[in-house]
Amino acid sequence: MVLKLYKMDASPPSRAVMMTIKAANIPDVEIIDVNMQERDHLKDEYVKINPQHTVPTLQDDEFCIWDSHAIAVYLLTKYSTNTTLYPSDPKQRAIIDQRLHFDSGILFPNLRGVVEPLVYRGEKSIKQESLDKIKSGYEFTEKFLTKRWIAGDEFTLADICFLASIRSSCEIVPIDPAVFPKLTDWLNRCKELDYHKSINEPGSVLLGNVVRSFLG
Ligand SMILES: N[C@@H](CCC(=O)N[C@@H](CS)C(=O)NCC(=O)O)C(=O)O
Repeated sequence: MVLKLYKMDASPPSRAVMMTIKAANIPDVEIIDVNMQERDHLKDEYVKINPQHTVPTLQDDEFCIWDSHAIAVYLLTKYSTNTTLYPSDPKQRAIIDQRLHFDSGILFPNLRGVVEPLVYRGEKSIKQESLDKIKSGYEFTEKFLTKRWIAGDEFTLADICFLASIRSSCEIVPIDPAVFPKLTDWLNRCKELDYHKSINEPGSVLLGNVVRSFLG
């Protein structure tokens, strides 16, 4: 087996997959940086493996898959013996899947909605509406946190994906502990993780710096 992960450090979904690889102890993944400033993701050889030209993308010999959530589930079900990150119980799995779709459909697009107008469309400020959407993602997450972790009593893949999106969003909309006490506690617990410290924290700061460099 030859596993190759195409990623970019500033990209929250890329970091979610990199953290999954660490959390699940998946060995021997060749990591390849995609330089979007150099438009690597639009080059023929990349579009051939991922016509949607997003990062991350995983290549497993001839098989290619993209979208961080699909990649993480594939890696966990095919290569990991750690069953707590994505358990097989249908109800537990359904809750995790709901959270993953929430990340895919709400948390990450809200963040992308701030970054894209600045980086790709020359805007110099962030619209209030975009900031409000990020805050609304925090409000829902605060409600999801009825237990210790995002999908219940156990730390799962849902925590990893939310961690990548929410820590990155904090660079733009900081979390007020008085308004979001459960979210604050959850984030502080996650900040203790080694792979958060080595992968997610620096990548989030990098993304924040990119955003700030485009503000007028
Ligand atoms: N839902 C996707 C989102 C991936 C995504 O939009 N990645 C951004 C970088 S953070 C990207 O590749 N943008 C370049 C493009 O869409 O051409 C995932 O979870 O992987």
